Amino acid sequence: MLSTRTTPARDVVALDGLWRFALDSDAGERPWESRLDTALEAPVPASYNDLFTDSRIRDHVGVVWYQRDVRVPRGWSGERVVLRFGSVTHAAKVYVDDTLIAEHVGGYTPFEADLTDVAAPGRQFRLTVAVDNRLTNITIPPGTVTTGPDGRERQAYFHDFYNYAGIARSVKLYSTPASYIDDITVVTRIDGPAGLVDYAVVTGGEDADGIRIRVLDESGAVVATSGGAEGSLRLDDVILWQPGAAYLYDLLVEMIAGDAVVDSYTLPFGVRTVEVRGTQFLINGEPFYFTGFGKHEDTPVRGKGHDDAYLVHDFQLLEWTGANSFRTSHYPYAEEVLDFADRHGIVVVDETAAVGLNLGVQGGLTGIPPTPTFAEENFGGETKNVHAQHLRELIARDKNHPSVVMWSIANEPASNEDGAREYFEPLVDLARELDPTRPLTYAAVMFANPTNDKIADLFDVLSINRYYGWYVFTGDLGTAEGVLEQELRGWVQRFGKPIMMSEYGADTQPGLHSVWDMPWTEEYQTDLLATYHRVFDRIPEFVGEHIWNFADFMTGPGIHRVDGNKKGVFTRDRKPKGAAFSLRDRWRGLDGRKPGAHEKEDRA
Ligand code: GCB
Repeated sequence: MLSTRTTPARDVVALDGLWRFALDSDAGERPWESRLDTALEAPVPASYNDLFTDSRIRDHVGVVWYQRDVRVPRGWSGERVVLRFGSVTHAAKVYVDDTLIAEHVGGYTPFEADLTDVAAPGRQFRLTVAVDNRLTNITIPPGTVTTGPDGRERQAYFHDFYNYAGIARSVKLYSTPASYIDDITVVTRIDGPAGLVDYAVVTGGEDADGIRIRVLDESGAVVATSGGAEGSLRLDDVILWQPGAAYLYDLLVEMIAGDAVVDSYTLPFGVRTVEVRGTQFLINGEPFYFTGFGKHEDTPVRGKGHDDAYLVHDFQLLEWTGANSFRTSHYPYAEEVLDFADRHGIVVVDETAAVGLNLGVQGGLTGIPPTPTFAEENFGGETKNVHAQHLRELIARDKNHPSVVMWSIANEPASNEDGAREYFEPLVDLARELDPTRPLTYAAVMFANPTNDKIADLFDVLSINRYYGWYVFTGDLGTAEGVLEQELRGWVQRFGKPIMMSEYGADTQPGLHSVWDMPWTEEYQTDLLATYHRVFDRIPEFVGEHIWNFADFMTGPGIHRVDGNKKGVFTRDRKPKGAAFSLRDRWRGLDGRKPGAHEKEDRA
């Protein structure tokens, strides 16, 4: 799915700003049929939960309504008119005046509606969106809704971040010609000093006479041309897209009828390869070692609403710490984030929203749930179908980003339980079919270990989440170090694949200090990370370290959470805790060694 761009043949109008807003219970019978009778307004893009002082809104379970008036530009007559939502969390029904024109389930991927027949240029219409935040056993991520003794619905979920909801990403109205470029796929290879670019273009509407392709370098010079809906281009003396040294070409696609250009679209792309070979992760044929974080889309007041100021600042802090990468834990992030990563050479592990497919996490330290996680009544075939659809939407959206080097299919699923293989094998097959070019991973939960895990052999990279020294062996970094090393070596031994740490960390209260190993202090976070780093540096098959988390973030209420999860290396308002400085030393090589630089003989 192409992102929205203005081109000589296309216009875009952003529908961001303040929309009328109401809870379902306050909105009347058929709210889309008239002007929403409400005094509330909610900004788009933003989650609605933290905007208002009314706890009925913050804790609301079910549908809320957003509405605004929209006018299709007069100049768009004869054009195809499309409405595009970056994300509506978690399900949407979209009405133009009295007509339902689109429905979508899945809170972190975009969807579109063709308005050509219902919204004439120059005319104003009422755009109403029903937003449903309910998570069930057949949504991704999953959850459960129960009714309390007071008759009020309550939402429970199996993930450790607040269930922010609303219209958290931009809404756009755009035009295309009646015949249009519908999709483009780019796959790149390297052939000595040249880059090879395989492209495929899908069109919609009437067939055109032809497709014209040009590749422009960053100076705007045409460096290769081709024609036809599918083909391959050769870029002599290519400048590669590299971690820390981004270089983007433009693929200019034109749809031709006679002598006229009917539609045009410019897709930025980078030339790079990704490969897992033996126990190495290679980018452009060179071993790559991931340094960075699991992140969240999470800021005060806007919740998961995309914000360009935080985007720029967060990437500044990534660079400041020397991070070269991050994981989009635990859902696909706004497209603006990936575009930015493409332009700035930051590497991304792109994760689905499949977080919490694990009833064992509720089952206490044994990891054995009261009923099996993958039983039909829990997360069975229907959940898997929704997960598959989500995977299709994610890959369709993000397949052309050079920054995305790996798909993470799930976070902490019950991969130790019976049924895990039956659940995941078809999803792995699907992901490989949709994108044969990128390695696959999933982040392994603590209950899954080298002996009982049932799915790791299906994947390319072992990503391990561990909290030794925090949830287990709390305050005992000596024991944590030994147990961690033994376990990581166990994974390598059984599966013989590259291994990275996808989560490790400690909740930390800024300003709390101690001369002893005291959990929650800034020193303890620093020491815990250093303990893990010593272990990583002893394991030659190690390919990366992603700390949990980049910044403190909001969670649901819980006795283990104080105003959210405090494992951030930065506070929620992005102030560094003590650990940020030692990380900076390690990741920028200021402590005298580069992470991942194992002795040669270790690898032999
Ligand atoms: C995990 C989860 C992450 C949590 C983290 C924690 O294993 O993947 O979502 O926030 O632990 O801090 O407990």
